[in-house]
Amino acid sequence: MTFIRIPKSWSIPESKVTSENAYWNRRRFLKTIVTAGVSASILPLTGCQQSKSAQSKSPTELALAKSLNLPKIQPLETNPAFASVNRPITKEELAGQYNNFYEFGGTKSIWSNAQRLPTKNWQVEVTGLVNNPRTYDLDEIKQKFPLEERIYRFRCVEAWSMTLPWVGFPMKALIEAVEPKSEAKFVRFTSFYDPDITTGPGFHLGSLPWPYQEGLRIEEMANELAFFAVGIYGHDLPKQHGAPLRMVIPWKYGFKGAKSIVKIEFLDTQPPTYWNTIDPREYDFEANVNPNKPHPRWSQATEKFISTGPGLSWERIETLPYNGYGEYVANLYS
Ligand SMILES: Nc1nc2c(c(=O)[nH]1)N[C@H]1C(S)=C(S)[C@@H](COP(=O)(O)O)O[C@H]1N2
Ligand SMILES: [Mo]
Repeated sequence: MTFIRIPKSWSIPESKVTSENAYWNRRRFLKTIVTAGVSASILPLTGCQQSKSAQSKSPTELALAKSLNLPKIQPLETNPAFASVNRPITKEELAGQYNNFYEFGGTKSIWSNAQRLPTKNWQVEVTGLVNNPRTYDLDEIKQKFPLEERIYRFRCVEAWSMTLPWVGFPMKALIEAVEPKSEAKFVRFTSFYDPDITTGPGFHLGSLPWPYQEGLRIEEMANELAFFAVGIYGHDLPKQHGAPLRMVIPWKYGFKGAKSIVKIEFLDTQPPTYWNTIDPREYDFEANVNPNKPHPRWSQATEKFISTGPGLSWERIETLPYNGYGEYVANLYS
């Protein structure tokens, strides 16, 4: 495994706990001043703006709405086994403006930068230790694998969470299509990366281990929960969520779910992965959600649940072992 020495200021980009807290506090402060006399329901979702009528949207709000206004996926049925999680579904505008996608910047507000991601004529190469290696066009993937909706809990290692309605197909279906050989023990997933398109000083090769890559044991990938999403909220995936195809592994911390996948490789050894390469002590390969195992710098016992607003407000709730999916996955780790 390669160890890349990161300059101090970049050594903890996943966990800028201080700046994140400052951000939340600022939001709460805004809420306090705006709600004095104005209905909280028209609190601006983005930026520092004056209060205004619900009809007149700012350019920022219009741009955000445009980034989310994508073709509907139809017909679409919710898988009854994953139709609810006893938590409200996070409001789409909140999920769409609070993201981690370091290729487009080191803050949560990358949604507008991410609109630069080129998603036309997308292809996904599936290769390595399989009988049927293949490069798929995205349209082919959407036709070949029956799409369904699943409501999943989503838990970031930074201790915030959402409930998200994904659209996609179980990873198991791809495994069946490509037929891994018996030597295949691990799978590596690679995200889109182009230093001319992705952003900013400090985010280039040499300072961070691009491209973003993640990995699973093949048994984890074959678990019925492991999912490839091509959509969310009933429509195509917005760029900020990792269009046009991303991983969703709901019992693991969010960083295991690599976005904008271009390559999937079946391997006989465990591949190096992005956060684990940056700091193996803080981000282990397995990364199962576990309230009893604190991160070296903070507790994982509770999480800030972001759901309905107004604005980016949140409530503190308990974190569940395996993010509440123990009945499906605990047997993988016994
Ligand atoms: N390629 C890529 N994938 C990524 C990341 C990233 O920076 N780059 N961030 C991860 C982290 S830390 C989280 S919490 C989720 C966030 O997904 P969301 O923005 O759709 O909620 O994406 C994961 N996948
Ligand atoms: Mo995360």
